[in-house]
Amino acid sequence: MSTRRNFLKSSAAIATATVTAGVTTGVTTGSAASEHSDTSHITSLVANKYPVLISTWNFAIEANKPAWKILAQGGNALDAVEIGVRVPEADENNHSVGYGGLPDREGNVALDASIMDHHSNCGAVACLQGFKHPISVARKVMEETPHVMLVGKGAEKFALSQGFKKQNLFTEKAKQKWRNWLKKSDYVPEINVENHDTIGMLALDAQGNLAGAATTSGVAWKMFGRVGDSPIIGAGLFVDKEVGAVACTGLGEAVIRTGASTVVMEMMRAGKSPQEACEIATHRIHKIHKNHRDMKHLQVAFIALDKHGKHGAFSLRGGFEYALANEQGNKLHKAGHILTWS
Ligand code: SD4
Repeated sequence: MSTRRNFLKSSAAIATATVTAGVTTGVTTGSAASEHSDTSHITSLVANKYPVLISTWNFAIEANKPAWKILAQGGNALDAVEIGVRVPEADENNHSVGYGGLPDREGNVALDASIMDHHSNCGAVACLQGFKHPISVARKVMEETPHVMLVGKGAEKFALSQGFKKQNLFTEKAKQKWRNWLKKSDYVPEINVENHDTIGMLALDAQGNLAGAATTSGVAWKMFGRVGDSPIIGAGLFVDKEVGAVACTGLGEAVIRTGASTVVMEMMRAGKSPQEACEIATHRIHKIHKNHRDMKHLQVAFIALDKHGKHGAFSLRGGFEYALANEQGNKLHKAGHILTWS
């Protein structure tokens, strides 16, 4: 496992070069050129410190590493977020994402994922079983189909047709936890740092392009067929090149009920900072759920990045952390919150 010092050593030099390269690219070619047609952007690009990467929960430090490598070498945000979130998807010790994820109450490991780029292209899979990297299937949905989302058997058939290998994702550890749960079978969707690690990742690359990805096995012991917020664009993930990018984690039902990513996005569009926008959406969720049965254990959290590389993060309850990678390194931060766990 590489240390933070190694991370800095391997990426900082390239990152400095890349930022310079990004400025040059912005002046001369591609969509960046049309977006930055006068020279004043040169100062602002440098000041904004492209690239930037932000992801949810503490294990995101590891997920950020391969993603940052791509960004630091001048690669695109879409590749970065896909490669990054594949890390927890493959980690059997992460019980909320991909391989090793906790199952639904019937013992199915059913995965949700979505991905979105700066052209508003997006792809998603929901309730997909037997594939370790739902994010890569979601990307194929985006790139190879006329649709945005495939679910269940349809998603499975499509994944097979694209050459993805079906495998058993239900590890012994996850089985043991499920068997324990079956003894009481009480559904309490409590989401905190100990039991939840859904990853949302947002990136702004050296060319100033944004992308986002979200992937999860959803809340443990959910009903068979339940779909959370993570594969729903505008709920668990949203990217808009004119504004920024947003990802949510926490109880998907609360996020969907409030169209939470859209709220953050529209607040930023109206001029709020990413931090203010995350706080406004969290307060709205709090207000709407004050008398709701979900309130007792409710957790929701946001990360947001604007198109200039400014970030924000906030959660309903304490304990939410996010990892921010930029030229200064890859660091874990605690997000502000409204409530503490009682
Ligand atoms: C879901 N939002 O399926 C996901 C769960 C989650 O950290 O984020 N857990 O509701």
